[in-house]
Amino acid sequence: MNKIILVTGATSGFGKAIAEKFASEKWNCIITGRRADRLHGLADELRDKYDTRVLSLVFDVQDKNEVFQQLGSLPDEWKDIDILVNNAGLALGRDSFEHASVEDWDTMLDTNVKGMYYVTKAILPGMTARKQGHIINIGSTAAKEVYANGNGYCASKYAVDAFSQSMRIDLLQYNIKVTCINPGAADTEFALVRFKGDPEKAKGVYKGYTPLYAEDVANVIYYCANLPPHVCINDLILTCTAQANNFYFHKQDK
Ligand code: NDP
Ligand code: 8X3
Repeated sequence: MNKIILVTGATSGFGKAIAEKFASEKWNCIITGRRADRLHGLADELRDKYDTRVLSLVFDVQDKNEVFQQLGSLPDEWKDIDILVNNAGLALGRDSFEHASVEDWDTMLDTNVKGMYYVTKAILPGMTARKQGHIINIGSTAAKEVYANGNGYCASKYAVDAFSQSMRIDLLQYNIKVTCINPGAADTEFALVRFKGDPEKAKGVYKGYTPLYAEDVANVIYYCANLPPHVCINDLILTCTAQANNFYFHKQDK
């Protein structure tokens, strides 16, 4: 029987590329996001292209009741989730602490942290009962080094890192793998969302170097997901070759 992966935030960027990669390898995919048209469109596309099964669920990961209601009432054939990828997330703003918006901080923490643990708690009972599963959380280089004006976003990703470490310890007894993937700068809709739709500011983030692309991250996740049962990549940082860490980039005029 084909394995099942659940990917949150599959309407663009990493989530979409992860769904495409796993669907192309004949995995059955549960994909989620808030933008219904995009999500159902992707589901149709993956079914047509790869002849695999896809279930699309529209919900906001910040909405605790909705998360538990939708993931708690999966059809029987979708209940045995092999891999959960907690990917839905965002940055909002890049302002100094005294100017940063409290509402933006609330949204980042509600999405990146609470959304991650709501979804995990909703699907975990199936994994613990079967003593099998793999939880892959999308962190960031922002979880490894705090940078100026990164305040709320860095804090949210440090929390993802801490939750990942904690899950890894507590879920050992259930044979559940926990992997935290920490990408550096990647060209998705991330910067456009962070700069609230300002295309010039968003483009500026990727100027002068070749960043990661969503497919690069999806390929790394596919690798982590297909190791033998006794092998787990616990924590992984990946950046483009032109990025050493959050502070050092090799940029050229392009
Ligand atoms: P995108 O903006 O391209 O994709 C973000 C995805 O998250 C979308 O599918 C969006 O769907 C979903 N999402 C956002 N908020 C919610 C919500 N409240 N409920 C449900 N879904 C939500 O960005 P990326 O693909 O780059 O980002 C994916 C993850 O990777 C994020 O966690 C981000 O922090 C992280 N990351 C990104 C890096 C980068 O440089 N791009 C680097 C390191 C980490 P919709 O709007 O339809 O709900
Ligand atoms: C996204 C990478 O550098 O904007 O997580 O924090 S960065």
